[in-house]
Amino acid sequence: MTDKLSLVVFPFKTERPEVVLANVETAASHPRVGGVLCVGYEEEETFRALAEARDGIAGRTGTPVELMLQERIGSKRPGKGDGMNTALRWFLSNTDFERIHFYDSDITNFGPEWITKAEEAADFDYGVVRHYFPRASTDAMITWFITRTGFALRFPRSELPWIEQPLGGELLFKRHVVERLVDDPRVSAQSDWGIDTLYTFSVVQYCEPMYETYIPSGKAHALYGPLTDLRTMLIECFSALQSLKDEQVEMGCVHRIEYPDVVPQNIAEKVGFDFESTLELLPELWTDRMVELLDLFPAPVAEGLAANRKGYPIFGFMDDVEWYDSYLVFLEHFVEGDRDWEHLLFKAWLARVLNFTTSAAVRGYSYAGRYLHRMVIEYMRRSFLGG
Ligand code: GDX
Ligand code: MN
Repeated sequence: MTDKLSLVVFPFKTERPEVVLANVETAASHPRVGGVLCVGYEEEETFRALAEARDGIAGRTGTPVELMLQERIGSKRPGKGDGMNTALRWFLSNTDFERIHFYDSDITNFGPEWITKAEEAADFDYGVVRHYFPRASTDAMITWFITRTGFALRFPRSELPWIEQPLGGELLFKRHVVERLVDDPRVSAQSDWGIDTLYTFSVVQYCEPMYETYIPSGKAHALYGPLTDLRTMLIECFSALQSLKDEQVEMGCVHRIEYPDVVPQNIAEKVGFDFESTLELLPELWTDRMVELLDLFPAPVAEGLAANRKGYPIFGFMDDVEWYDSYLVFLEHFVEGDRDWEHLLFKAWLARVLNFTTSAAVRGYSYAGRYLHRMVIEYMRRSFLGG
């Protein structure tokens, strides 16, 4: 294999500049990397820090470091999707590299092995390499209850529900895959947090051979407080999935998953979100129309959610079975941009997360992991058998 095959991209919004600069330097120092591209949302502090530091990094490493603002490409909220799609286009028009890597810019434990592992997998015939990580049992709540659930319900015969971290922002595409993504109008439109869902879905639908590489140290990055921080992401990730619900995906494309390692103690013991401030979100902000919309849901869900209006949080009803039924109602009826629907989706998901946390996550890290994997398989079975 020749060296200098790859471009590494960091999409960024506002992050700690020293973290981003260190990551850029790590990537630029890697022997396989021939260029680094940073795509910013706007000209703010992080952008200015990069503008100042990039020549120094390029001088020390011998690798060009490009910096640009994202273009307006899609039709959803201008967000990370525009940033990543801007990078795909730049890669095709301005480089001859065979491979493009993406990494979140806020990772605090990024190292050269992240690039090496993806490169080594790509040296085989995989067109797509995705990184996956050990995660705290109450982390990844959008991944499990929105994305993996939705993939299991809609595409039970495909590889989609088997992908460990379908929303991960760390991945590698070969050039022919980028060409297809850039030509795919569904992908170009997805300018918001839904981009990860669209990339994951599309490459599986194209039947590109895919490898998931394991990073044993986990991904340390900027943290959330209460789950409100995730509200926009939740809505956009669900809407992206909903937009795909009538697509078809075949069975039987190549998909390999590297065997995981022992989970580091700091991850196994980590609490994923602030429990108390999250509890407060269930009783607040109920409108009469939200209660009317509950008529579409099965009785235990409608009654359980509505009981939150009494002023204290109720979530014991939202087990895996009720969530399956609720999810189907949301897939059918949810309207993005409709505030009542968005509040209702957020509350139903909160109830599911709190139910899981207090019934499964409390039993320990390994129990929680087994529970979630089993849940997805049960969903696939039920959906496949027509339940
Ligand atoms: N250019 C650009 N434009 N970059 C952005 C934007 C944007 O509008 N919004 C966020 N970013 C950058 C951000 O600076 C970071 O480097 C990366 O994108 C991920 O954002 P972060 O806020 O750290 O996301 P978080 O909460 O860690 O999200 C994870 O899940 C997302 C998802 O579930 O959709 C992470 O794995 C993301 O890659 C993934 O998109
Ligand atoms: Mn992050």
